[in-house]
Amino acid sequence: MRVDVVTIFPGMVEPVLAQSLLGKARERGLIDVQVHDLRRWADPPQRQVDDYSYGGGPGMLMKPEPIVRAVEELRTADSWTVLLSPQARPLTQPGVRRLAERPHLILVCGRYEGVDDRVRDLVVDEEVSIGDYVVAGGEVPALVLIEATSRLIPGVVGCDDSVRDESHAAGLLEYPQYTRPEEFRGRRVPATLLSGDHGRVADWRRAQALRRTLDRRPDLLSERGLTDAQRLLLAEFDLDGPDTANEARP
Ligand code: JDQ
Repeated sequence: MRVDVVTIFPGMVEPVLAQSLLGKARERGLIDVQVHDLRRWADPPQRQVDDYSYGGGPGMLMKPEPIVRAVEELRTADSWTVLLSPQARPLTQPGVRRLAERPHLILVCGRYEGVDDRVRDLVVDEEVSIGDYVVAGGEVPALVLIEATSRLIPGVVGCDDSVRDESHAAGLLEYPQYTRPEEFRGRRVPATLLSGDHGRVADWRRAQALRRTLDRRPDLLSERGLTDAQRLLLAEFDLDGPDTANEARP
């Protein structure tokens, strides 16, 4: 997978890409990410990338020429150009999977109040938001997109199973997880997880995932409500009431 990032702040993006999972994936040649300073395509001597908004209003906009030139130079027949923006449907895991299938992404990061709208018509294939809130520019959203897509590429995440497991439980929140010690500040790891009974552990986890989803993200569940089997599973682990873990303790 190849990714080209176009930004006026390459220094904000580059060091993050050199760390952790992404840094290693780049070293191992699993992904090829290059960060480009948009000013390279801006007219000298000023190399201005912003300008006032026609019609008035506060703040500046990104001028169209540098961005359009950058994309036209970087793109090939198999490129997919993405504009990071708050004006799109928020990215979901299926959206991430679709983007991860592209052999070449060009990520355009705006700043100020956004980009001249002609950039969208001329060179953008898809606009992507990372959520319904506004950050100061496209750089952090681009990093989110790179991290989310690259971890789906075979070999990028150390143990491939953790990625597969997420799609298994698709549509549900994750069950609670614990590591050593067995008791911490008076709180014990749930006995089922120490039992060695793998079938029972799997049932407990499914029940916990279901309970969590009901409490925190009921919007993820079917409007038809729980199936009989799901109701039975919750009852089996005494989870057929709301989660009280975050309520004040007596
Ligand atoms: C840019 C801004 C006022 C945009 C400039 C470029 N999900 C998501 N949130 N915010 C963004 C994406 C995002 C992406 C690119 C951006 C925000 N801004 C700031 C300020 C109006 C619109």
